[in-house]
Amino acid sequence: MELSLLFHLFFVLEICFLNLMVSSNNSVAMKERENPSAFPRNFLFGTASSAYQFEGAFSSDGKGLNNWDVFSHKPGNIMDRSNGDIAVDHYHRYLEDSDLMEDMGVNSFRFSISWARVLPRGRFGKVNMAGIRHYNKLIDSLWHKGIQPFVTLTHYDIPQELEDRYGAWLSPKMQDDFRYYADVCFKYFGDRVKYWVTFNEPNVAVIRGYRSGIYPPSRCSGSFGNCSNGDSEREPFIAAHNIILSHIAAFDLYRAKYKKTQGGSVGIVLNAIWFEPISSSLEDKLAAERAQSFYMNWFLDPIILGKYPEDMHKILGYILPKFLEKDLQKMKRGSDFIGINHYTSFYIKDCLVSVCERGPGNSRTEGLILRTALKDGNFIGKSTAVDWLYVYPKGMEKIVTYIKDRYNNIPMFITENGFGEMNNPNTTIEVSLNDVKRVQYMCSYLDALATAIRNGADVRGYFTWSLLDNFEWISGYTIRFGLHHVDYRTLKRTRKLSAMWYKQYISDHKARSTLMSRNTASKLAMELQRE
Ligand code: GBH
Repeated sequence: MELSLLFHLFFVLEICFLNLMVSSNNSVAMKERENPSAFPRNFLFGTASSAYQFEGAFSSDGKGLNNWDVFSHKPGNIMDRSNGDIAVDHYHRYLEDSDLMEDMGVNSFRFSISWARVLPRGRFGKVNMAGIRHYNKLIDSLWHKGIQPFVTLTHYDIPQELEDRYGAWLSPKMQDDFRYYADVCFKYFGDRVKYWVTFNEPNVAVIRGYRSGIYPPSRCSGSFGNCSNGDSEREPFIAAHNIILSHIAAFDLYRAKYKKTQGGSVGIVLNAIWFEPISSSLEDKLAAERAQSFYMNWFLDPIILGKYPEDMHKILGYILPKFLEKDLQKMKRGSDFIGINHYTSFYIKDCLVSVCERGPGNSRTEGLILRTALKDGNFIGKSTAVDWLYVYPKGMEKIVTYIKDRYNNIPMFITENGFGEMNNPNTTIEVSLNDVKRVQYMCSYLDALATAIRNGADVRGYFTWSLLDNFEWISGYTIRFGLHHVDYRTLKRTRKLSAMWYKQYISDHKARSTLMSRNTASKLAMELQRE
């Protein structure tokens, strides 16, 4: 089996590396003194994961229940009736998993801490020392292998206690809970963790939790979804507001109490879709901008620029919560870096001036736009087994450049990028392992990222989603995103072609970086001699 994979590796290396050479070597002579790898020398190349999707051990060693434990156990919420009780048992197999990473040659691992494992009852109970010990062991095992931990505090999961007490993010009290939790993590792990992410994709958590209601706490109203409670037109903005303030609270705490001694940085991760105007009309261009405002800038503008986007103000009016003077003081540049989870792109059509059919985005509180993958009968990029994922590599270059321009070239990390395939019961493991499409996806997206970096974007790392196949939220185990295949009966991990390819890609980058330093050094020596 491995042999045939090797053969395929040969084949894909040809497509991908040729690609890389053509784009970076257009004028070989001029570029000789530049870094032959587009990525900076200390660039982080990693894989990503999250606690609920990976760990399992949902009630082991004193862990409290969280919102996803409760949600996934309610019939009808998860497509294949599964849950994360065992997931891929990363809680017990973290050593084996760090071996897989070491073998790939990655220098960083993005994972999240389970809030309810560390604080089973939030700030209303004790710190669970068994949970602390677990993450200490994980962090140490990574460092032993030269792998830098890149740690998210909240990847959708929060202690159920906080949900029950005050409806989670609808309450401003969550700011105190989050600050308390962040403090515990900084204190116990901050000597060895230098990259902190407060929230993973709060835009998705809020949209799906409080507008369409398909994620916990399952709140929505009217035509937005099918829920017993909620207000799709207001609650997303309240929840978002409290999350933004919670991020600021943790960022400020780190700055005041830990930054000096620990020297790390704190950022936030947003899901970032590239929105391409469907036509060159001014209305559609403005609509694409509005789509960003209502999806990503909604969070990033307040945190980095100190205010909500102008077009949100205009359209939402009093619905948009206001920041207090004391908050505003902490708000400009309230993040050391931005994490970008980028997978896909969509076309955007204006529905403010023009008349639209009903569809995604076309309501006042979504910004009056229409989001579609189709233009004149053609998809924006190749469609995939995942309904929201279209392959449009150019979108990577565009979104990174957009963020660079809007936020004054703040340091960025691509915290997720990846390709999902259907876990069809008839697919043999051989077919899963030979994931040529994933390789092509990664290769083309990395190439587009390299172009953005060459044009000046300050991108410092790339994490592929994901190290292993895992629990894909409401899709359960029906979709595989891993660079390693997981047999869900035995939990055996097997590397796919993409893992072998990524290993090659990283080692090639390393070789080019050292080649660069040697070349430049000898060139310099020659020039000096001539003078
Ligand atoms: C990421 O989510 C997650 O961080 C990760 O846990 C997950 O496993 C991975 O990607 C793969 O799915 O309905 O308006 O929010 C990103 C997944 C991207 C799904 C955007 C929903 C549609 C827009 N999401 N998407 S919206």
